[in-house]
Amino acid sequence: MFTILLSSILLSSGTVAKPDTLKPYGALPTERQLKWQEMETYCLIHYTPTTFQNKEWGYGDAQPALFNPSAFNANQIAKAAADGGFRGLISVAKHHDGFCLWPTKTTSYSIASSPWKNGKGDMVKEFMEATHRNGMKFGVYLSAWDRHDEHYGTPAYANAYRQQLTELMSNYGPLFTSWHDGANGGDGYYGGHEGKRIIDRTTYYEWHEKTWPIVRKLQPNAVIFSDIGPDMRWVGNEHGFAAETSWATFTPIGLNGKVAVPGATESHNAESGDRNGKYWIPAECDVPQRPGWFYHEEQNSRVKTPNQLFEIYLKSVGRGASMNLGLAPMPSGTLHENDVKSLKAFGKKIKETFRTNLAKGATITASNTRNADTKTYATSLITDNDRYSYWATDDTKTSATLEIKLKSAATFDLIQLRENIKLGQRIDSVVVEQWADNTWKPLARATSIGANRLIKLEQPTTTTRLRLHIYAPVAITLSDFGLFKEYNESFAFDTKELKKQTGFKLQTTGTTDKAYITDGNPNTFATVDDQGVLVIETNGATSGIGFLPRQDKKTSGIPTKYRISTSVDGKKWTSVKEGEFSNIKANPILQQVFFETSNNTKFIKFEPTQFIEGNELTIAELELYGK
Ligand code: FUL
Repeated sequence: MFTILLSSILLSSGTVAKPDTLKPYGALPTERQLKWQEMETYCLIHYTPTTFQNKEWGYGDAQPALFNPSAFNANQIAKAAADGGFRGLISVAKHHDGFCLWPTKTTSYSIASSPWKNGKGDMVKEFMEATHRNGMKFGVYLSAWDRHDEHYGTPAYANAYRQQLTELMSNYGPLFTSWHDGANGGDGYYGGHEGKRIIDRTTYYEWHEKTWPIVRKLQPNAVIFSDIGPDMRWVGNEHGFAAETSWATFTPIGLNGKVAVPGATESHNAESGDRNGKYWIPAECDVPQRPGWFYHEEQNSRVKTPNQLFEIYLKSVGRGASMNLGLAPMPSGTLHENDVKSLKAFGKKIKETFRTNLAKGATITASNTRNADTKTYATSLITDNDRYSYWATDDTKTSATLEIKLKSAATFDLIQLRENIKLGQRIDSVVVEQWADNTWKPLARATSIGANRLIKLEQPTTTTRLRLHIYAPVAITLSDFGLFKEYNESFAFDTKELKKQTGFKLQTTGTTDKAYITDGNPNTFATVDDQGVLVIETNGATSGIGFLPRQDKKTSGIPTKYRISTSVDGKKWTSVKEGEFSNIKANPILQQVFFETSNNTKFIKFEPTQFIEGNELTIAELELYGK
């Protein structure tokens, strides 16, 4: 506010302007949120004993001896992120398996009990140093759910969790974020015993009363992430997409009228936020670079390409959110070459795409400009590269038109709009027209501008003149307008694809729309009511199956645990694998399971043993892998 007043009083010409009366609108970002919003992209590293178990969620049963990377190199990982243009790195200091990557005083289930560096190492510290060395900001993720701790579910663990948070907030330099996920409570290996611990999520962690105050006190500049904020909210999916209309303001709704806490909210508008929401809680889009958050060798060919990452960038950063990309080092302790290659090419793509703003130097004429005589809010500020300087209208003008005459004809396929969010999220919508064939033609439209809005055109267009019609409930402000052309370069991985088996048969009866299981269309699914058991007659040697859950965002019939059995004759069965589809609810991707079969194995049985909800298996696609 102070800077706004100052800039309106001291003008370059030396004249004194009328005192500024432009009032901010609605909920406003805090200083720490502004700094976070400027970062736009950062990465999240999942690397714990779970990596060595080839799982997505560790069960809490891994022996610390397993954690023994042969070539851990934090710098290789941090450099790859920096080459991708990312501005921060978050270390998963403890995932759900409970293993701490720093020598905590709270438990012996940590790096101190591992053979790595003879138990003298501190991986969180190594990540922090490498992050800083590569010019990025550092943050930590501390899972509240702990599938190992014997006291999980009692106040003793909640206190230990806060002690762990205190250690992380105290000893790892300035942090830009403290990241808290909402997955907690359930099966585990608590204190060395299999069991289930259910907690009351609304009260157990005392987030507001005791836990988050630790972050505020020790790291006042760190933004706190969870599914409900308080500083940025989970976008509600793990594809990395915010809704096309995504407001930075949001009103989290707690269960039964209680204060909202992570993992316990009424269904809410996480993807879109709430227009005029009570708080400034923009979305963060978290998405793994590979299908899963942890490294799985069989996913080497499914690393997201630069174009896929660019689409995520447009649908996260380009919708006022941030992009948090999951990196998964291999057991050896470095990123696979495919991941490194894709990050680098993505970094280049972003740099080249946004290198030249084709609107720079344009003549912009507004239907109305606030304090026009003083030039305080001149339209030239829209193309000056400063995300906080802006053009504004009088208070009475809640719709306005800007005509933009480019220096010369430009070809572009991306339009960028930005508001100065220090004044709140003001703009409701924008309509863009272009001058073509001697008339104004509609080109694009957008709602919810906020910190950054990128509109991707179906195809490039060429013009010399554009017109923007802008609508808001209060005086309009616009900080930036840009025109860009997406940069493209050919890209390929050297990959070994899995051999898919064709011609296998589904023996299961009692299945609705059985054909959907093998129709290659992820958007159709079948329901298996034979107690959910799928029997497959193979067509040759088999090494594993791929199970794609339904993709319609519903969870009925999605298994969280399974058993696989094989048979030579379809009568006598041998159980060959049992396991869990961890994280399938938040991230319903293709689940691949590999197992041993003998040469004369002819039948495979897939039995779900636990569901998210319902008791009839639903399945979108089934794949069988050859040997
Ligand atoms: C989720 C976890 O359950 C996933 O394993 C992963 O860590 C993701 C970033 O957050 O809540």
